[in-house]
Amino acid sequence: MKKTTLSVALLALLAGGASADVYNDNTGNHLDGGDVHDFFYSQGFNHLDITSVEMTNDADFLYINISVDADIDAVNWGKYIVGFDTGRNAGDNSTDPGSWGRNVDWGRGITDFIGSWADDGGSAAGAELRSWDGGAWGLTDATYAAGTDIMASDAGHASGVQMLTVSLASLGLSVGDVLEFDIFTTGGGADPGIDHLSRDDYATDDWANQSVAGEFLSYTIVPAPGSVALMGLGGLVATRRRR
Ligand SMILES: [Ca+2]
Ligand SMILES: [Ca+2]
Repeated sequence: MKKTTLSVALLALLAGGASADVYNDNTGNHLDGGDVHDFFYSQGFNHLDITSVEMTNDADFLYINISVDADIDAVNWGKYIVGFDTGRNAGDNSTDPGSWGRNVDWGRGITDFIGSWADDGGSAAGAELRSWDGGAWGLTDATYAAGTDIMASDAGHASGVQMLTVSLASLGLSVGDVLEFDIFTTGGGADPGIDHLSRDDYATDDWANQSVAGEFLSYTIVPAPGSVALMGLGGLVATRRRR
């Protein structure tokens, strides 16, 4: 009886280790209660309307899947931005994190920044990872550079998913750390965030007007599924040895 209970607990650990955190976002025209202002929505910019974000991690990487309400390749000029506050320094609330120049008030300092695009070579995906060292922004890695700390995939573009992968080491994160973040969609140049994950109302009403982030979301780095399974097995072995 005891053995059966342990096996069930182990299976639960194995199953639980692989699940992603899902952050749902409001959708649609603000005139209908959605979170994209009519100025943009009426122009058919559904590829900028975030529907949800999935986040998970393994031992080495954080995986971020940003879902929007359109085929990303059909209108492929969209930019998909992630701002992190890892807490490793005070961060920076610049409208110009590493030359990206987006017109956004984060409402706080951010320590790291992913600028990603869906139009690399016409249909692929690309991204830069930048970090604040306490005094200046620097380029950590990019898909056009080493591409080992930041990766982007267009595998989900037809279903509206921009897939990003960032190494935990580059963000200075390990198991148990809490990462605070916001994600927004934008266009080129000094455009504001059209839809922020942190807000269920619209963040701006015109290309020329600065967007303002809401309260940041949080994600806790979890043990990788493999290590959880090993921990479970270790507990099982220890229990048997004590008998
Ligand atoms: Ca949205
Ligand atoms: Ca939103």
